[in-house]
Amino acid sequence: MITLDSTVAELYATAVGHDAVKKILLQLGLSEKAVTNPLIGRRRLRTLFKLAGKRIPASMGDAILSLVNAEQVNDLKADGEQKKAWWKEAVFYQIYPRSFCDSNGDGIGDLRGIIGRLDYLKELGVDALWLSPVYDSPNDDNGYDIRDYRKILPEFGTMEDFDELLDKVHKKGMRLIMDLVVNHTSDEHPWFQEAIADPASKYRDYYFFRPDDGGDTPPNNWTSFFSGSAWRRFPDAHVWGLHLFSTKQMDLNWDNPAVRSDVADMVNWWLDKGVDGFRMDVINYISKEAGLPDGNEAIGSMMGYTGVEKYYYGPNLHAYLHELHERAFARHGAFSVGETPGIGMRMAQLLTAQEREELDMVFSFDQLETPGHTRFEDYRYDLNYYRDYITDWMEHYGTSCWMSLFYNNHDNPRMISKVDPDPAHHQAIAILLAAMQFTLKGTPFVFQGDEMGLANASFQSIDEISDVESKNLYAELTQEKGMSPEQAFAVILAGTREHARLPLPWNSKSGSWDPPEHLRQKVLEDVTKTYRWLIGLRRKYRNTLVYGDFAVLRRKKGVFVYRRSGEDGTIIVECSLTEGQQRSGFRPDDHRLLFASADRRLYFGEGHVGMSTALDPYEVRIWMKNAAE
Ligand code: ISL
Ligand code: CA
Repeated sequence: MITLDSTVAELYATAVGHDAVKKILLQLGLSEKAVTNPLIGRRRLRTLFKLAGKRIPASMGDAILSLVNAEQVNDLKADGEQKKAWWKEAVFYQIYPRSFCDSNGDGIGDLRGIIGRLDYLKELGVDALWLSPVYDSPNDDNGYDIRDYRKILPEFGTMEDFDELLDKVHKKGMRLIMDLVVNHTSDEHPWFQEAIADPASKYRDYYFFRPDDGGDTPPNNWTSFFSGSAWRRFPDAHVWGLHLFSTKQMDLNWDNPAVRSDVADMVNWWLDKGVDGFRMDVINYISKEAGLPDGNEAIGSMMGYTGVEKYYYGPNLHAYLHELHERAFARHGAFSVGETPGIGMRMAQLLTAQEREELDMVFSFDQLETPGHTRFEDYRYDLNYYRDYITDWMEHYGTSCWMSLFYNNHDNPRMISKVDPDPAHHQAIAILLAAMQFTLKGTPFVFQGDEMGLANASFQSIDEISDVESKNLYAELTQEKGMSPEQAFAVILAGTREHARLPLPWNSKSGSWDPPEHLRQKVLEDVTKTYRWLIGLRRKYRNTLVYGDFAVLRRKKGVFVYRRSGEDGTIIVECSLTEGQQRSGFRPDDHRLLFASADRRLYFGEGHVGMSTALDPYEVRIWMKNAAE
């Protein structure tokens, strides 16, 4: 039991304490040394809170301590046997169906468009596809608001098209996972429709309703991720309903066993069809603290969302995940990757260690912003931070856990633009990121367009942006925060999810997508070529690159050199993380150079070449010594 009389070190030794403290340090832009320093470690929490002042009041400490003490397991070793699995070897590719490929010229990507690109994906070397939602939906949040879990959205095609897609994917030796969005449904889902129409309906308890006494104050202070209160008023029914996301995405009450059974049935229905697993949308939000108590205001203002500590690691999260694993995933040997915003490494271990039978992997997001920054800020991402972040996970995540490796998805601006807005460097950065993604230890998730070197788009006005998160934020900034339209648009431009959702420029000169000049995204052919090569390398030397050990050889400002070693031999990767030139000084003489990305001159080699002693901006070199040599 951790109390205000415990020390900082004692708190940091617990799983939840460790991750919560790290999260706070990240928000404040501070390094871990701020707590690992023994002088601070010996301090009592009570004293620390006194010193920290208003930013970290004692009430915040209480909120954190109750989360910390709710988790009993603080000694998980995660050092079990490292088992082989197809999903550890696979390269995944995320398809955002609306903007992947349009087959019938209506401007909306569709299932037949995906079928038409399977050869391309196969040639790229992709092993498994993750489809963002294709279910029936009113599209308030582009399909993450589901109206019918067992139906395909007509814009995307029919169930026959889906079956054909699944069949062709399998015939090509690939796999397919779907998106499971079960923290919430659309308000147009029949469950919700019945629930709101009839207080006696059995669906009433599928959601979170609170009586509306006519006052203006919602039932608690939780805020939505898409601006404003997390409560929507239903005047005819005289109730408030909870929605953590848009006003049309109503949160499901997982404490109701009937909800859990219906979800498990639906998951089994798709697994019976033959899909190979699921990516599980905000799956760590499914268990809310009983009674839905107010969130801590200090945590709310630090994180940007009030109430989050009441549900991002809720009291029954592990139990519900384990139950779903037993009822559905385990029966089919299906794969799961949970989308888990806010979860750090120690909590991720508790969610993914194989012996716990909950999830196979998670997407944790702390690598996406440099400490002290948020998505809606215009700043330059520091790859030195990525190096330190990833090294920590490589060294401490544990042999019975397995990590996902990604830089992009449909919820974020393109990483290469964040690292460096100068297009002259985009090819080098795209290749550097790919080289790390395919040679670090974990499962790569390529987001559509990564392999084309796509960068952010130059949207010129809010009218070009349709995403609900951006639109709501823009309204909040202009109407409530007193920003001018120009200032607010600058914020949106930095962080909007729309950058990642533009139709792929398969052939920008023809087809249904004929963007105005300023939204035309450039395809970098050499990036695609390099993706193919790197994915091939990962496959060829999978005993080393997938299952082998990881060790850092050199880590200093702008430099990251690491070694993977295993049954196929050793592979050394040398990265220049900045736009300045770096002295290489690195000559692994007993290794031969396999790859170098010197500025605009790609080298895919066998044998030695004279390499310059200086690394170009963002250059990456890969060296190898085969086991037999
Ligand atoms: O909004 C966030 C805090 O910045 C995110 O972490 C958010 O919680 C996360 O991106 C959730 O995303 C997923 O669920 C959403 C959907 O809009 C996204 O597209 C999906 O990836 C609601 O279903
Ligand atoms: Ca179409």
